[in-house]
Amino acid sequence: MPLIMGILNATPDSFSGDGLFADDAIFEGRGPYLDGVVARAATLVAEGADLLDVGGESTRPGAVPVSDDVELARVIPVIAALAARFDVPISVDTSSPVVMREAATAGAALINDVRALRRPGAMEAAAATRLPVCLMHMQGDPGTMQAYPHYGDVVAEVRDFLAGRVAACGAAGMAPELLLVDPGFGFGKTLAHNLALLRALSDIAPPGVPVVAGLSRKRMVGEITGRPVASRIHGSVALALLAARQGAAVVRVHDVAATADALKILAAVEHGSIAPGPFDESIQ
Ligand code: 8Y7
Repeated sequence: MPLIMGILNATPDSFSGDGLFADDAIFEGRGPYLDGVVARAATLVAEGADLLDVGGESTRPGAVPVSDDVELARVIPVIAALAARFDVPISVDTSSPVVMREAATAGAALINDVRALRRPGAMEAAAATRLPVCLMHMQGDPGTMQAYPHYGDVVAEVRDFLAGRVAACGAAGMAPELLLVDPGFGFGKTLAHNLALLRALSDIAPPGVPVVAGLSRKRMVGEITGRPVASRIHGSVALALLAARQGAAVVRVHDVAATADALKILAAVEHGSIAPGPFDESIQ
């Protein structure tokens, strides 16, 4: 079964509605702010998160990039606090070389870059940390990516892009076993593109490279179910299960408890494995 990456947004404008803070003035890495993040992280870990992904730059459609200083102020205190308190690896969702280096020093265990190390200096910075890196496909940039997503053959193009980034990382001296790839659901893709990529997920990565899938609460769930962000949990869990069936190594989700239950069901059906846990005999 895939590992569950729980999403911990440290952005005021996160699209999925769980951005923990309304105002950058309180992003000072102390007091109630940090207590709130730690409490949310503790919940995600208790619910079954195997990793926590901390991001300080919203990449939702139309989002504007933030400065390194803002991103650092948002994520570094959070990463330091979480790395000190929890056993699960902390992932930093960033494209910034400065943030990569500082996050590694603060205790991050994984770099999750939606731009696949294409920012100037990002490849060198990531290589210097010696941390694992998730390389994600995106067409365009968050500001404009949903304006006109276009592909000849979306599966072939995403596959070629990911193979190219894996090769570029190898050429930069990064160990192949440190790399993961992600087709980037919703990042410059229509519903039809997303569905084609999900159907092809088991064949999207270079041989042996693990796949990360982020489908949670995304627009495609809304397009299929007709539901707003706050009501996309069921559709999101269904997509996480389908990604698991296609061999995803990591699913990136907001709703950890629900996803964990669904994956336990899938594991029991597929492998007969039943995780020991409390069972209430009164439950029929
Ligand atoms: C993804 C992601 C986002 C994803 C990976 C959202 C940071 C938008 N989506 N990282 N990040 N994969 N690896 O819906 O699909 O959470 S942000």
